Amino acid sequence: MEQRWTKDNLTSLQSNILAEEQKHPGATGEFSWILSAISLATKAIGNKVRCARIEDVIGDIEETNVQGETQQKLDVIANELILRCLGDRENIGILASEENETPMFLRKRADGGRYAVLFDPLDGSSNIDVSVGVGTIFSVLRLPDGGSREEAILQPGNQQVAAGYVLYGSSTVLVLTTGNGVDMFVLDQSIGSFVLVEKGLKIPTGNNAYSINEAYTNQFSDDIKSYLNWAHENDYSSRYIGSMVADVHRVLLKGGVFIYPPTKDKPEGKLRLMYEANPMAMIVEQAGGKSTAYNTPVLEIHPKGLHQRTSVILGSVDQVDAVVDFLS
Ligand code: P6P
Repeated sequence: MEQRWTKDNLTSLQSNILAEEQKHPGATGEFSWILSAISLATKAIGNKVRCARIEDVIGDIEETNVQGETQQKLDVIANELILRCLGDRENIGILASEENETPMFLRKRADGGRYAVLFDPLDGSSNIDVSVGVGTIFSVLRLPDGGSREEAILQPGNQQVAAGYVLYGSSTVLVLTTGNGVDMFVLDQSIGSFVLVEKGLKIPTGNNAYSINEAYTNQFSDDIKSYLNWAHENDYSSRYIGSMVADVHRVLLKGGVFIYPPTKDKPEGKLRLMYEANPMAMIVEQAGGKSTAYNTPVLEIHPKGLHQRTSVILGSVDQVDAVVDFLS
């Protein structure tokens, strides 16, 4: 683990991204332009989440999103904040959100729209009313020259050029990868900046802990049930928050494995490939971990649709392999 942030080397998100870009002669500063918009939007979302009980933003709006899920007020607010902050970045051609059935086609590649940003504006939002950590997840793709604009974003996760999340928890933490390892920032409210706290983060091994919703055990396949029985007999601990960003963040920092397997109700899995599984898989693998969708590496899945769902097994290599060993 490289340099930790200390008081005498205050490094902000922007300066860290610019320093990273210096390492790539061809870099054009485009990332910092996109990531600064994400930084601005997530600071604003964090403020709204922290005021949830004070301002009238908790609860649902009696409408459902494309997923058929009841939209929380903060889902809509978070979505609008991101669309507003990213929408005027002239190097973004397409924005795609969990909350919107179809992508927003902002500008053609020929007009400078070279990137797509896909995001879940507020994942786990049903937990907001009980003050459990929720998060924003984002994925950045470079748009191809040719092809239809509808298909332009249907790229496998190994094509992502950046991925990250912001966890609105006891602190507001931004975890980011641009393909050269994983860096972690914490929002210092006193200066309003995300400051670097960990560079080159590596996911630990040796932590026998799994994260799965065991309420669905009767819906799991026999091989997942066999893994769970084995884990119970081998002194594993279990932690499950029910908010993907919080569960994955704990696995990233402490090690272990996060599992959302196929169930009878959702045989393809529940989590969304393009803006949940893919960005989380890139982060975990960039931190030296592993991710698979049952028996296919998450990052190799060729998406057929923006809101496609997948199963997910991701975390420390030793812990993912312990699950995979049981898969038929
Ligand atoms: P379940 C939140 O609704 C979410 O999309 C993820 O954040 C979380 O990991 C998962 O669903 C929890 O699902 O079925 O265990 O409630």
